Amino acid sequence: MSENRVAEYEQLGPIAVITMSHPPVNSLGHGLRSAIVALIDQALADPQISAIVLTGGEKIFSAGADIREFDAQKQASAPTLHDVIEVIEASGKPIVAAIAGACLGGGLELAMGCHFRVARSDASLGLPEVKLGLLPGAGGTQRAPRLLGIERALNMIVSGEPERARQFAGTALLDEVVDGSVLDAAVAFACEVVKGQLVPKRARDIKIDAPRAEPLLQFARTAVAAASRSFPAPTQCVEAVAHAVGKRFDEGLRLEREIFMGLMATPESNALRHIFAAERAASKLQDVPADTPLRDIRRVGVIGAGTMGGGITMAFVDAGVPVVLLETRQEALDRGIEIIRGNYAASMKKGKLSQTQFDERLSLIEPTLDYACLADVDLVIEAVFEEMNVKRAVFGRLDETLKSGAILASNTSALDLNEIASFTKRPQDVIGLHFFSPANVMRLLEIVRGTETAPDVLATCMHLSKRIRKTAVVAGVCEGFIGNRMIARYAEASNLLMMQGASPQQIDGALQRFGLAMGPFRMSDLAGLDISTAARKRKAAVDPASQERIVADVLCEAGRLGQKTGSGWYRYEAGKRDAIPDPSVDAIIEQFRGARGIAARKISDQEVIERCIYALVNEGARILEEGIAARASDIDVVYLSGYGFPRHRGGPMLYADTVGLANVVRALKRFAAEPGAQSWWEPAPLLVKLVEAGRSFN
Ligand code: T1G
Repeated sequence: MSENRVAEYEQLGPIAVITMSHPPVNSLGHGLRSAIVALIDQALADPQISAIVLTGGEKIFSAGADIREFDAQKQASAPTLHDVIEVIEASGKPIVAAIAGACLGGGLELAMGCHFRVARSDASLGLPEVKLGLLPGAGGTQRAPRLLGIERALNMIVSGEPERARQFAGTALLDEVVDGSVLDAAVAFACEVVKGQLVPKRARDIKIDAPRAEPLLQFARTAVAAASRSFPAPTQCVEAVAHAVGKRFDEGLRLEREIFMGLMATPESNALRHIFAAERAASKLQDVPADTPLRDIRRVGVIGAGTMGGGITMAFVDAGVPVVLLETRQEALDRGIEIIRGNYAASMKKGKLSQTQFDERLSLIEPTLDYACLADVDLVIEAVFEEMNVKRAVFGRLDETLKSGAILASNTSALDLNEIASFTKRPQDVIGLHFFSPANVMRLLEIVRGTETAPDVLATCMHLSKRIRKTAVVAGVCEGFIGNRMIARYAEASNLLMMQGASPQQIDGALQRFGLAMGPFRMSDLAGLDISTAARKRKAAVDPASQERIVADVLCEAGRLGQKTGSGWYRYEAGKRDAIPDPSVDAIIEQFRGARGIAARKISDQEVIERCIYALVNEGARILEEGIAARASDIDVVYLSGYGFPRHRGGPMLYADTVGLANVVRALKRFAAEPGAQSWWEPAPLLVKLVEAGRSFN
């Protein structure tokens, strides 16, 4: 077997086996593309070889084009993926793809260029380019309709969702679906081809017979346009498939390439590719070796069966991790269990959970009032009342009870984790695991690293986050960590705008048109005005200077706590969630302004966006320069997966890069120069430094 860096060559009788071996996912970078062409040429030149098997081995075929090459334009350097596929199609010796594991994007396009395809039944086949704001740019939109028919190809390309190979059995996409070694099966298949039993065929030669093509495409255009307002790629995918129906193959290929290059240049694709890299970068722990031994987490304890404790419990049992759920009072424990049971029953009713899964999940929960039941758990997550004395009591008890080596985590959303760690004799085992409500649904998990948190504790929790399907970001210790610290600044900015003349509905509307899932006042009504008011009062008790009466206090005192009381910033009809602007709130705001001598001014939607989003960005820059976040892209991940920031903008920090940091700084300086402006409008030193250096966050 001859080997070179990223692919191997082996001769098995009349069959040449070319194995891609470019870990971790056989991404089709320039090196691997060149190696495939070189080894195909070697097989073609060898008279002993009658057929070729192209494979990635028994674990993965290929995850497609190398996403990291896109910005370096290396994906366009010869041999391009198109070139490789042309070499395969033009081969005088039949080429059989042997597919196991992930066969995605350009990987599947490569396989579709082969004359035959053999796949293991559990292999994952898909064209996920649309999730990167692109479309299959190496013939996928032209070959898939020929191998699968238009409807199935459209679904695969527009959804970007992979399917198991067994779903394609009997289609022209797969010639054979096997359960054992796909390599053995493919070599045997190739031998059959050599014996002349099977005639090699090219996907490009298949005629598309689609009498219902036009109505189907028209339906797809309408449905996709309605579902993807912020992203151009899905509708372009439909157009590219339409070219497959109406045009010669090479013309369709040319048009596909044109559309692909156009999409590559869109800010939306740039944002989605940024998110792909950012989510993976966030899991990389700075100054913690990748091979740090992990602690074994087999059983978890959760303290507190309230909203957060119940959600956290569900997140773990959903991943098959047993949980000991502790409360101090039986009725609170019973209520917590009942809520969990109700949530699972609702999922079962929707068909998302089977009775067996329902029973399994509940059997993984051990309710208790006794700390002794926590003696052998490997990790405890405290989710009790956000009051330091309560944390002190709980962590004191945990310190006495838990076995050596157990991890003690707090779900606190703002309190000082280092102080919490000081309540124990094992601060090195203490960490913050800040879940977002509802904890069984929200993907974001802020892992708060205390000054003394041991590296292996951090590495264990990062690894665990993947097991419970969370997107984790490491935060240092400060009030509000990353997300809540920034959202506090954003809320202040929105409150100032409201005081200066913009109505809550104008501010919410502008930010929702910007792409946020919900504006700040609508969000406040959803969360409950009493929650944020109580947090402000707790802070004022410690820091009187931060005590300033705001309109929300007036609304709270009037019993307008938000959606749950039928009114807050908005009015709500009984049983409905529609936020209805309420003239009585406008009157309260007007009165509040009048009492402070504030004359309302006209404020543009653009100013609303700039003040609210730049306030976020400026606080993010401070978080970055203080080392609370390791990367700007980590901050983007927090906002995208925890705060509904629009994915087509890539996160607040990427948005600032897109706007241009110099423009952000110029606007902040303008805001800071206004009479009586808050000091936090001053541009963060890091922002100024980046502008002076002509650099960006990402
Ligand atoms: N290019 C470069 N690196 C990639 C990659 C790719 N396509 N896919 C994954 N990686 C890296 C990833 O960054 C991480 O690196 C490591 O592999 C493990 O990934 C012309 C233009 C395959 C299902 O969109 O869906 O083909 O952080 O953590 O959870 O039409 O990776 O360790 O340094 O995700 O086991 C289309 C994207 C490309 C597939 C594995 N293909 N990848 O999931 O591991 S565009 C995709 C995935 C294209 C053509 C077009 C997943 C996975 P690091 P991971 P995983």
